[in-house]
Amino acid sequence: MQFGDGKQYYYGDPATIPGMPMDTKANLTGVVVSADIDLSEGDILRVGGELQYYRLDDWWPPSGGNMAPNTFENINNGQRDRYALFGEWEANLDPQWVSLFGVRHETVKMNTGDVHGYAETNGMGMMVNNQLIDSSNFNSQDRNKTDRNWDLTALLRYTPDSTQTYEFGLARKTRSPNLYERYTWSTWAMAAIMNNFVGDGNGYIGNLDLEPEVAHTVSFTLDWHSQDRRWEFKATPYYTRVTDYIDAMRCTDGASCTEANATTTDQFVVLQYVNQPARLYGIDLYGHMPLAKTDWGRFGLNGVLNYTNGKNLDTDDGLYNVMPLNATLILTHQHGGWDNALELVLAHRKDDVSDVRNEIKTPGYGLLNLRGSYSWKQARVDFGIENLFDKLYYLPTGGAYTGQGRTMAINGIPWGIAVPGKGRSVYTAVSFKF
Ligand SMILES: [Cu+2]
Repeated sequence: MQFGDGKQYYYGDPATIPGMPMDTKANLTGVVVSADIDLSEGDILRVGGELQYYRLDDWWPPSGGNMAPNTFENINNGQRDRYALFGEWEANLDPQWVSLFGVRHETVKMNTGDVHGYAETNGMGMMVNNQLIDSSNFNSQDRNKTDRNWDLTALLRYTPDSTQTYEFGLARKTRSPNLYERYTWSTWAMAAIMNNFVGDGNGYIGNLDLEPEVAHTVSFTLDWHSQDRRWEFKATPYYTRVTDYIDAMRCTDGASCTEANATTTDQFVVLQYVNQPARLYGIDLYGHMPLAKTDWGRFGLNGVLNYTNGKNLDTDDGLYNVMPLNATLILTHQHGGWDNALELVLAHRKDDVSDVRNEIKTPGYGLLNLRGSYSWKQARVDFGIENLFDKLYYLPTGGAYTGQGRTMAINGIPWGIAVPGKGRSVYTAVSFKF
């Protein structure tokens, strides 16, 4: 955690304890086998299997002060193995109807060994860290988990004529928790913030009782277009209900689970993973059309719009890291070897956030990008300017900026700084085809 000149390296008083080394070793071995079988004209069966063996060790060697004298075992001999079988059947019922059914069963086996902290103590006074309580509690519990997950998809595509297609989809998708969500064990804020894999700067504690999250989605796609697809309009609204969505709650029992941690709205906090029901809905729009054909080339317009709304049905809270309403409009120009574009990127302000995580709100923005390219038979040159007006904006899904200062202390750095997007950037590229 001590990389970069902007970060504090020595801790303690006097400040003589060097930064905190964190080591990880992971190993993934896997194989996928699949086959396509033509059953009859237009009937295709795809079947297969997948094996994955994943091992992970996470250990933090001692560096002094509270971080000594032993090695802190964050995840000791973690394992996450997946055994999957899947099949998909695509049937062209007639020229107008296509159906697709898929099923996948996956067994996920997870386990991890005993752990211990830097010291077999619980700290004292301001330095309470519960290392002994937390590790003993973790070591006394059964960590052997087996999930049996079913995924299903059903899709029906209707093409009444060559200018329109409609698609109806149903899907069930399951995700088992990862090793950090299930097996990180320390309620000490310093350890918990090292177990953040979502970029919001908070501390996270694993949960041995986590269940796989199961999402059921209904979607519909409308695709209208001219026969030659010179103009096209696509809309995909969808609704997803998630049982056992893996969200987080302010921790309730442990070294950092104080009254202040439970109520603050403008600080980093310590959270524990938890299953709660959630729902998402949204719409994706896409379209393009020709504008004009002139002596200087052809002009066209492309557009994309995305909207997602997520909600935790237990707490009424927003879901973390959801992109606000956003759109891209592109004016295109083609003439001879030239292929140019003027892009307008728009994002709405983000105020529907995950309050439990004190997620940062970001203002709306508009950016202009210029792109140009010229192609010869075998070569192509690309060039452009992104963020033409060098506008300062913040990434709605960029999380919290935690790159400077006393980063080992949960609130040793200021809360509430979103990560800025790139300033004006000029790029160029050359490519050749042989
Ligand atoms: Cu540390």
